[in-house]
Amino acid sequence: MKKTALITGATSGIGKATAIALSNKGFRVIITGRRQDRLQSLCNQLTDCLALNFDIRDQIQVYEAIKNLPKEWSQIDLLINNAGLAAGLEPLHENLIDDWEQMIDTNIKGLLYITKIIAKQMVQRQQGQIINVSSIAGKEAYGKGAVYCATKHAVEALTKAMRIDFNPYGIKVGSVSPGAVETEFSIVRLKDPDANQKVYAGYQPLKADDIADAITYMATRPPHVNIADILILPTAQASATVFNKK
Ligand code: NDP
Ligand code: 8X3
Repeated sequence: MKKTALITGATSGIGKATAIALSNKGFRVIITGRRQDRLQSLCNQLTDCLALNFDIRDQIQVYEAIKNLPKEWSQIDLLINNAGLAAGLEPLHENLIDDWEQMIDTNIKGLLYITKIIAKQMVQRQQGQIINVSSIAGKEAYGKGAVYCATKHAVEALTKAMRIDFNPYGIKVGSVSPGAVETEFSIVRLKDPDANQKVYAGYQPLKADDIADAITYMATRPPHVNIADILILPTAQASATVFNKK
C-alpha cells in the first residue's frame, strides 16, 4: 500500500520540490500552504495529491484541516514540517516586532500545532515518521538573524525531544538542516523581489531539489534506520557566514 506524506509549505521552494520528489517515489502527497492557486496547480501535476489550504499559524485552521481530512487521506505516514520563513535581516534592536511574531508563530508554533495532531495518530498506530526542516541557523547563531536563528535552534530542540517522546511508539524523528538554498526564502526575508540576484551572487547555492533529495533519502530508509539529521551545505559555504565567493 502506498504511504501518505503531508508536506507543509509546498507552494514554493523546498516543500514543493519535496512533494514532487516523494510523489515520484510513489508516495501519496498532501500539500499545504496559504496560496491556494499554487497548491491546486501543483496537485494537478501529481498523481494522488490532496491540497489543504490553511495558515499554519492559526491553530483552529490547522486542527479543522486535519480533522476534516477525507477518510482515505486520514492516515498520515510521513509528516514533513517545512513551512517557515525568515523575516528581516537587521540587528535585533532594529527588528520589526511583527517580523519576530511571524517567525515564532510559523517556525515554532505552527510546527507544534500540526505535529501534535498528526503525532497523536502516529502514536495510536505505533508507526510514522516526522522530518523537520531546520537550518544551519539551528546550529549556529549569526548577527542580524537572532530571532530566525532562535526559531531554528528551537526546531533542533523540538526534534531531539520529539525523538525521545515518540521513541516508545516506534516513530522516527529527524531533521534536515540546509545552508543557503535558492528559493523564495531571501525574497521573503528581504521583502525584495530581486533579492536572489544579490544574495546568491558569486557562488552556487543549493537548489530545492538537493534538499528534496535528502528528505527522500530519509523517508525511504528501511524500518530499522532513522536518519537523525542531515546538515547539507553548498560546496562554497563553510559555515553560516563563511562563503567562498568569486
Ligand atoms: P520558500 O519561501 O520558497 O517557501 C516557504 C514555504 O512556507 C511556502 O510554501 C509558504 O507557503 C510556506 N509558509 C510560510 N508561512 C506560512 C504560513 N503562515 N502558513 C502556511 N505556510 C506557510 O522558502 P524555502 O523553501 O527556502 O523554505 C522552506 C523551509 O526551509 C523553511 O522552514 C526555511 O526556514 C527552511 N530553510 C531554508 C533555507 C534556504 O536557504 N532557502 C535554508 C535552511 C532552511 P505560502 O506562502 O503559500 O503559505
Ligand atoms: C536559511 C539559511 O543561512 O540564511 O535557514 O540562515 S540562513
